[in-house]
Amino acid sequence: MKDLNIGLIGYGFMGRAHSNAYRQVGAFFDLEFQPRLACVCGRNEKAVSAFARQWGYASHTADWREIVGRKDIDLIDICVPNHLHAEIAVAAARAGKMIVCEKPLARNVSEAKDMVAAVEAAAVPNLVSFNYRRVPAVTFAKRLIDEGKLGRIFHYRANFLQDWTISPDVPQGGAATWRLDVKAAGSGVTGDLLAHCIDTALWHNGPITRVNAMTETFIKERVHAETGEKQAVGIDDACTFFCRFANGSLGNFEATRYARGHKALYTFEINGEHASIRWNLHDLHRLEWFDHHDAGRERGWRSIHVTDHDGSQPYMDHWWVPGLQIGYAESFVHQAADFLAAAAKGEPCSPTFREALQTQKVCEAVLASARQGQWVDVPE
Ligand code: SOE
Repeated sequence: MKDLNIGLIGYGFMGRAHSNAYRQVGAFFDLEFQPRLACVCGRNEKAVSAFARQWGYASHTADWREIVGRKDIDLIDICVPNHLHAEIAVAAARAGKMIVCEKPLARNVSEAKDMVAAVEAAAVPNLVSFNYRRVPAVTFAKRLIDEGKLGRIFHYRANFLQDWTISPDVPQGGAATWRLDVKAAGSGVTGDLLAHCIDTALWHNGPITRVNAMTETFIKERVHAETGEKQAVGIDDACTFFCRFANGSLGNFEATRYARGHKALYTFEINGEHASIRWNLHDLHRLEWFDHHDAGRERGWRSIHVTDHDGSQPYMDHWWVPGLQIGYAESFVHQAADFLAAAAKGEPCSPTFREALQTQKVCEAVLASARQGQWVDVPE
């Protein structure tokens, strides 16, 4: 085993999810690289030092350039708001670091392209953290699609529903609510939530060629947490789009933060010639499956509990015993395991920055379509 020194930049919700993954991964997966929590970076000295203590980081700093410049750091993990992704990733690539970047890759396609160019010029291992791909049932769905079990695919539909911004008193900007500030986030639910759905859809069902979208900003002005001033809201609060995939299937996507009663409900359903599958994040171990090949009198939706240990269902043989569950946190452990295993072999790990650029292009086309009120082609 070789120690791999992690430099984490940003220590909010995602910083915790990634730190937890680095702490767990070596215990559950047999890896050549053993992550070592070397340094965490954040602007608030008191808070970042408390985080370092609590999570076991050997050092901390308030300056991301320091962490990127440190010779002993092997991997830079970017968990800061979206507007900082590009500058940090480009610097980290030039410094020859492996890079894991939180989703979405960037605020827009232009920043994302610079990031792709930088990691490819430096030939450093790179990954964008679209963690839901690595929920075992979601990975299992990909396996079934690739085996041709669904046959020709007709429909792909996905939703990501939340309700945490309905109150006009929720501010925009600042550490807790930067996702509502267009300067920091780039967009609203399109980049934050639909990007997850689009990443999984591109992986499951191939390229999206054209989109037709509508967005809405329900609350037009919010106080900015940093200035205390009421400012216009520049993000999309809700977005719905339909699209065409290159394989001829039709897509239907929706994300909103105004679906009262839903905290984080990600669902997808895929309808094929022979079978349909559906999944939802609130019951993340189950893949629902309808197979038209079943005898007519027994035909119906099955609920597959994806926990087998015989290797036919992904990831689960690394955990407890068949039938016992894991959860959201473990999707990040799987991500770390796949990334570190691929890096040890000198192989890419999906979604790479280049693959995530395609998701960014779909997001940008969606926003353009909503603005223009017409179909928009997604560039290759
Ligand atoms: C937003 O509330 C959010 O935290 C997203 O930023 C995450 O990517 C998603 O997984 C859960 O919701």
